[in-house]
Amino acid sequence: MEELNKYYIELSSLFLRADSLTQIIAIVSALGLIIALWAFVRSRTRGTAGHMNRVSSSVEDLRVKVADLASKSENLNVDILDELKRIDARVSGLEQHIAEVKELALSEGAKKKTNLDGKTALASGGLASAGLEGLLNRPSKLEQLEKSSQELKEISQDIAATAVVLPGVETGEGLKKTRSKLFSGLKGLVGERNSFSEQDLEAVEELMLGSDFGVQTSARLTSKVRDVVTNQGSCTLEGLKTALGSELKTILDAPVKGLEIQTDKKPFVVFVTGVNGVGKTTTIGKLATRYSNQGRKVLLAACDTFRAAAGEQLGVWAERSGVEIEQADGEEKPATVAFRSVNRAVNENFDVLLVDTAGRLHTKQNLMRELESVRAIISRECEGAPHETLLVVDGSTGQNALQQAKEFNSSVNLSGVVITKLDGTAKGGIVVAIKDELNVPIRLVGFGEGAGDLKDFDSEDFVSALLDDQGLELEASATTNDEKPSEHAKIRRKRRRQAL
Ligand SMILES: Nc1nc2c(ncn2[C@@H]2O[C@H](COP(=O)(O)OP(=O)(O)OP(=O)(O)O)[C@@H](O)[C@H]2O)c(=O)[nH]1
Ligand SMILES: [Mg+2]
Repeated sequence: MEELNKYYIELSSLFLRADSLTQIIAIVSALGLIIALWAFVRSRTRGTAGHMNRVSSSVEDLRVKVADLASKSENLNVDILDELKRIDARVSGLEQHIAEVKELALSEGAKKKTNLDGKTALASGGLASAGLEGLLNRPSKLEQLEKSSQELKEISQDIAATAVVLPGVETGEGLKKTRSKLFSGLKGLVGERNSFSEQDLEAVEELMLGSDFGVQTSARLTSKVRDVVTNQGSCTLEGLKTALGSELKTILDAPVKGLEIQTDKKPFVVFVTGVNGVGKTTTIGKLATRYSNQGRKVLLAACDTFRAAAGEQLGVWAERSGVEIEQADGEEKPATVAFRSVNRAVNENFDVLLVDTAGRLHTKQNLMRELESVRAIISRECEGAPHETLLVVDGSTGQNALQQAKEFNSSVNLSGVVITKLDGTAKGGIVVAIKDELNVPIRLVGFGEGAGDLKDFDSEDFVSALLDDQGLELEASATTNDEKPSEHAKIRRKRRRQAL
């Protein structure tokens, strides 16, 4: 700031001395250049602070994950325990490194403190923005920060790979957050009375919306409860569960349960699509482990050639699950990898070919065309393939997942949907909304990062787990029986109904 003031004073005096238009133009340009430079330095500083905080909180996440794995590892073999210890040591090293960088940032900040005005001296939360400015002059420390990020990614992958061998969670456990939220609301609403009346139904619908059942499905489910209330005058919590349960089963029912490999189709080809980061590669890794454990001959096609790390990530899963993989050679395109993979799967008698693709938005027409061309090559080289075209969506994104499913379904001929990350969210109702609105079967659901955390979707199991209110830690509910819906909420609901 001081330097800026100095420049400003110098420029002002120049202005006073300027006696021609050219001089004024030159001075204005110089002023513009200085402001642009200053803005650049500020933005870098802020970016670095954000980056550092992100790295730091990711390390905390890793600590939790490692502790979680360790707690599950009582009956695991020595190799895995060793692997866990190794990861644990790397996380500790990373923590220490980040603490050192933070300390340095703070001491740099302290040194500069006296020269800066109060606001910029120390950023809130103890991370010194002034110190980070100091760090900008020490490129080696910034490089180390970048390395820490890289290390963080590697450790995450190692953890995911170690989790391959851990037993998976039960559906009820995976849906715990959704169940807790839903039943906290329902029990808060019904209170001591243990019965729902006509007046409660709007709030019931709101609770369904809050668990991401979506507008259409929430209305459909609530209308079933309304039928019971109309017939009987009121409805107990058990009665509500029965009404919801039968309607949920009707919505979710599908002729095929889960992902069925048809042995008469060899290789059975599964083509996996979806937007970035939803869990495509992890799902393929989990399937590879499952089929390999069943004694099937599995080939993975690494058709995500967009990022080098994508092939490596799939490679880790291939190695851990003991299956074969076809990777891009140099700059090869996805279609070339697909061509080679299908032919190898046919010629070498593989049972299953799992095709990974790069994440893409359905709006990117060139990327959608690329996806279509990869699929066309698979069909050309192996009649009837792909036998399954799956869309993977991240369940924790709720209504966005529904939107993605709608959009992909209109441009790619999907045979099923995979919904991942249901373990970390209270938005599990999205599973029902996707099936209800698209009528595309849900094939698989993901409840975690381990191989056992991918389950074949079974509507009976899902519905009974979802409606099980035993052993839940209920939250203090915001909705009570005394609370009437706000005028605004009423208008929103009316609009929603009109939209149906
Ligand atoms: N908690 C949880 N995490 C999951 C689940 N499935 C995947 N993940 C995590 O989600 C992150 C992204 O998964 P990826 O498999 O790399 O996603 P992707 O769709 O292949 O991503 P791109 O290739 O970048 O498009 C990883 O950290 C996974 O471990 C799940 O069911 N539960
Ligand atoms: Mg991927």
